[in-house]
Amino acid sequence: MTKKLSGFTSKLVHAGHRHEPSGSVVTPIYQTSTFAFDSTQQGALRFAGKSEGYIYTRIGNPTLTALEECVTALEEGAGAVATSSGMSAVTTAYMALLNSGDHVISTASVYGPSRTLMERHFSRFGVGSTYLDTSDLTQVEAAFTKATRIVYVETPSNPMMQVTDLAAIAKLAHSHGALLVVDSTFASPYLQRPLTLGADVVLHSVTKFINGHADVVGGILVAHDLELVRRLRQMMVVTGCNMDPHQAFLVHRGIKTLSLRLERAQQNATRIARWLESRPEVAWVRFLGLESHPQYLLAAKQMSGPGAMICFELKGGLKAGADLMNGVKLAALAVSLGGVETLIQHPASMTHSGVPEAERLATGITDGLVRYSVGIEEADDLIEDLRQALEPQG
Ligand code: LCS
Repeated sequence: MTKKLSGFTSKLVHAGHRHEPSGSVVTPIYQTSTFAFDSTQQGALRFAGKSEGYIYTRIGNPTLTALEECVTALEEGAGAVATSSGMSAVTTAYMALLNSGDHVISTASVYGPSRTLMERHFSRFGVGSTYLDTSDLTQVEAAFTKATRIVYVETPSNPMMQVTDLAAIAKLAHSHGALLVVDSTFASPYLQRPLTLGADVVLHSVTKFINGHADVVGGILVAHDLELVRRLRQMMVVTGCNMDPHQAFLVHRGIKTLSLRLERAQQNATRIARWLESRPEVAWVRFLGLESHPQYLLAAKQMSGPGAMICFELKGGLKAGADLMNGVKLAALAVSLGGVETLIQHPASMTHSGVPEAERLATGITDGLVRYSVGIEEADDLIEDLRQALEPQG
């Protein structure tokens, strides 16, 4: 029985689950490395791609298929490939879509390792790259070379919440014969669906909002046509960066509440961002729901909500930021984001420490920058936690 699913939250709860002979309402964990064939003939047909069915868990597994079908439905794509981590999704995209001699244009303020992987490692295999402000289409237009094969955009970007106009950059990339790949981790499919705006591939670190419970590391890629899905899957299979069935089960469980979690977290974030903006200790706040964000209008057009990530800097710079991070008691001092629990971290010495200082400062990641991932706790408790850390004597 195929369920008719039009609403996003109905898809979250039901998409991907197939009828199980036992009546199980969730897809079980198929904890197996391999699948027996009825005959040599059947095995040969499966290997030749001429018959449906599973072969080996690195290639595919029903628990993974359920999650992949769910995220395909959410992103409105042709198919998805789950991977062992967000970084393996990034690696799979680069490996599947680039050859030696090709060139990439990418958002300067991407998640640090996505840039390090390209500039330090893909460069060893002859891939060139230009990192720039992808929200400035004039800069993007000027950076195309005959060799440009992909435009790789992270929007909103980590941690500066810089927004790139996806519909416009998709047109630009296609007019130069390049594909648009979007890391949409900070938005999740609840707030933004890049494939519907013209992107060719969207990827996520499912470690973040999609799983949402800080208990799994994983990634996923979704493509807008079947040929791209096939290329991505082939690369995932030969590089062996498959997701494990137990990981997939947990992510498929976590995703069911994505819209509920994010609604609550972004309500909290909106209150907290406004409160931070009103504090005398705070130099500036970056949050997509504040009119002071330079791309407030673009975010409102392209996304259905501001998300739950806040960046800010205290007037006291690095020392004041460190005191705050050491002083909070409810928020955990930890990297990662997008979970039900609130996390605080210091990008310059943590997530973006691998990016050379000059590049880091050029993208706005100053030494005093604090990143705050808002969870689903009571907003009053989170505000009180920040207040007591800002006013240690108070
Ligand atoms: N893309 C983005 C936008 C990310 O924020 C991360 C991880 C990744 C890709 C990689 O995903 P992973 O392999 O960790 O699943 N971001 C992290 C962060 O900001 N703090 O810790 C990890």
